[in-house]
Amino acid sequence: MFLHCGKFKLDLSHPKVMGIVNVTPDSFSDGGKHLASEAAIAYARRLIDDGADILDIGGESTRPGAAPVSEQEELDRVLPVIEGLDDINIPISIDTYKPEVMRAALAAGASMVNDVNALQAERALEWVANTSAAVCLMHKQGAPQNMQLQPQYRQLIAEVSSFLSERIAAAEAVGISGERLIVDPGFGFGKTLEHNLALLKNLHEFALLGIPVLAGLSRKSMLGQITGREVDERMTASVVAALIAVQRGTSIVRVHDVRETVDMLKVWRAIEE
Ligand code: 9MG
Repeated sequence: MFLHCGKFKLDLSHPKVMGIVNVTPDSFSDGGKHLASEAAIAYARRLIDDGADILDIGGESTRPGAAPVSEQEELDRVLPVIEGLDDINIPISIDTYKPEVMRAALAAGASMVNDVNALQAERALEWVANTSAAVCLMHKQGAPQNMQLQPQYRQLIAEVSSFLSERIAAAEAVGISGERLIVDPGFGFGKTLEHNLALLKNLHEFALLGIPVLAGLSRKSMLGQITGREVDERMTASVVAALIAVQRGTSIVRVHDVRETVDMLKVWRAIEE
């Protein structure tokens, strides 16, 4: 299976690693905006050296309880980073749910949209349809400000699948072909630990949608709940979670710890093929 994203055609016959570049003040804040962009660009280049197949650049945190940032602030954070990476030869994904940010980022050189809102914002579908970018459609229940308050499902896997299937149909209806789509059950987005574990255990169910699956488990609170470890001590748990995901047919893992995940995949592939 191939993923078409702009000028890139990603071969998903082996799982791919998407490296996370969060351009938020808590990540790269020290010496003002320009230095923050420089630091984020250097960090992104390090992830490429570590073996990342895709970079996911975001300017607004989607962590539970995170405050939204304005469109202008988000543009100011991500555009200099995307522009500063114009020489790289792996796809850049823009992590945003805002159509204006999608449009500007794609014009600046990104070739994928990672939308935790699954292109539900007004104009998002049409604007992405008018490009050749790939798009990741993610499931969530609620908004980052309230999604962990009381998530409830009657039939978790069926509900998440049916939402993703409806968003695939909406994307295809405006001309975004299946070769440009990825789906994601959205670990931690309006899900309890029990929900997250059930999703992980049943990840192979989402492959039945016929679209590559992306899983983002890296350093998430579910791993903290299981291990009792703080966020910056969850690397081992994250790599193991990524392994479980690829064993269940996931094509792309979204991770902070690129080097370690790439090593894990090398070991996994050595016995799988
Ligand atoms: C932006 N972001 C944070 N967590 C994520 C996840 O699990 N999947 C995707 N697609 N994006 C995420």
